[in-house]
This record gives sequence, C-alpha cells and structure tokens, in this order.
Amino acid sequence: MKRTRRQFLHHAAALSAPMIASSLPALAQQNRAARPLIFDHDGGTPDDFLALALLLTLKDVDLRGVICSPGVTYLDASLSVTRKMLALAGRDQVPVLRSAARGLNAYPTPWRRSVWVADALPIMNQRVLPAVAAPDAVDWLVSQLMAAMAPVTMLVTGSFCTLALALDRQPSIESKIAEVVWMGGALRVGGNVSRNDEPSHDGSAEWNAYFDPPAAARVWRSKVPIVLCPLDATNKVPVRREFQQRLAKVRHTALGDLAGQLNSFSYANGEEFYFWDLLAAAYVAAPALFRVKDDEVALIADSASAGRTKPEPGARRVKVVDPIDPRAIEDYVLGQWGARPQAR
Ligand SMILES: [Ca+2]
Repeated sequence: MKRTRRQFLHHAAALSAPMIASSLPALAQQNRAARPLIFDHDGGTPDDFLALALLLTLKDVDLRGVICSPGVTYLDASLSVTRKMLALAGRDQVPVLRSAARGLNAYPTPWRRSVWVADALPIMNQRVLPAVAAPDAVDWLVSQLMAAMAPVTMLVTGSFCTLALALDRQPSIESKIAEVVWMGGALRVGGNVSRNDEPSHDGSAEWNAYFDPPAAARVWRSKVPIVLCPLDATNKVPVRREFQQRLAKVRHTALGDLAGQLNSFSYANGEEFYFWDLLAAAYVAAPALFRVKDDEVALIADSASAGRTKPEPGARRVKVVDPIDPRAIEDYVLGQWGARPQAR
C-alpha cells in the first residue's frame, strides 16, 4: 500500500511526543541498518577472511549473504571457514553460498593451501556446526537481487567469475546493484601476476582480474557502478610488524583474537603482504578514510596482457579509491576489533 504524505503526517501527529522521541533512535538505527551488502570472496587466507572479520564488526551493514567463489583457495575449506567465522560472531543466520563458477587461470597452489590451516585453528572449532549443503551462489544472487527493495552494494574480493554468470543469467539485476566495490586491477603500477608463475603473461595484470579476464570484461560491459580498490591503493598499506604486534594484544574480543591468528598467515611465504581485501572492506566500512576519483579504464580480456586494467580516455568509467592516511586505516581496523587507541 502506498502511503501519502498527508496520511504520514496524520499518523505522525497521532503519536504522542514521548512516543516520537522514543521511536526516533529506533528509526535512526533502522536507517543505519539499511545498508544492504553482499560479500563475494575467493577464500584467500588471510586477506579475504580478514575482510570478513572487519565486516562482522559493522553495526550499520545488513550482511545479506556471503558468496564463496573459487580463486586463491580450496572451496570446501573456504565455505567451512566462512561458516565458522559467522558462527563465532553469532551470525549463523547469514546465508553462505557456493559458487560453481570456474576461473580460467588457476592460482599458484602454495597460495591456496593456508585455508586448510585456518579451518583447523582452535578458535574456529569451539563449536561443531551441523553439516549443510551451501545453496548455489548464482541462483541465490539472482533471486536475492531481483527481490531487493533497494539497490544492494556488493563487495567482491576475488574475481568476477560468479557475478558475471549472474549477469548472463539475468541481465536486469544490474539495476539492483548500487555499486560493486572490487579489490582488483592495477592502473598506474605493475600487476602482481609474475612471469615466474605465468611465463606467457607480461606482468601487467592483477590476479583477481587475471583469474577470469572474460568475467571481468562481462562486468565492464554492464552498467553496474564499479568502485576499484586497485594495487595502486593497496601498495600503500603494507601489513607492518607493528600492526601484528598491536593485533596480538587484542584477545578480549573474539573477532580481534581471530584476526590476530589469521594475520599470522601474512608471513607464510616470506614476502611482503598488504591490506588487499581488507582495504576494500575498510572502504565499505569507512569511506571517509579514502579519496575517491573518477577514472576511465579499459579491461583487456585476452593476449599477453589478459586481465590488465588500463587507464584510457573514453574507456569505461569507474571510481577509484585511495587511502588518505594508511596509518589511519590501521587504527580504524584495529579499533573495530577492540584495540585501544595508540598515540602517534
Ligand atoms: Ca581475495
């Protein structure tokens, strides 16, 4: 039923002043709670799960579901870790979806293995969860978006393999996506697909784009507003030892304790690790910590540059985020997990 403005005013006038006063905070809470979000990750350990650990602290986000897509992971373990994290946060009711999508370019196997260890961490196994089959992600995503009363934000911290299938299945869902925030791309810096791992590639692409370049191209062809958190931004926020040391002191919140244990995997390969997926999640959580600029970016779907995101006048319009102050991002994330503020 459509309510007219006059009916609304009449209804408001019928409320006593104390009733209005007491209902205002509730209404404000409802408004804050009305930021619907779907999280689509590719199970990388620790960064996709650190992103989830941040999202689970947000009081003003309505997490509609978490999609586990293939990528830098093994899918059964990724689903298991996701469910256990939701349970740890008391959010068992959030649906966890399994993507049947397939990427084109598999991640190096050593990068994928940490998810098994994450799944076995004691903090993940304080409760035994009943075995359930995760529903199909594309079926769920299409029906969820079609039924959405207001456009939904998507945070994607893996490839676009699942979203591309959903857009092919039901192209009209693009009008139901407020924006897709994507940890992906490398604009004016080098990619992270190395020639050691992929000898035929020229090194210009970022892995989430390279995992399934045609899927990225499919999203590029849509009208979905794209917000990029590219390597240009993530390169500015390395995971510093001081961050891990501060995180090690957060034992009094379950998510802080979990994040500290997960963050240990940042050191698994002896290489520098960055806020990748966690930075994109921080943008969703606290956009005021970022500059946002318009750009025009082409997505190269094949050739030796497959997956490259190349700034090009006249190409697809996107927004690009950039952290204003990397230390402020660290402080924000640590604060969300329960760390005490630190003087700088
Ligand atoms: Ca990821």
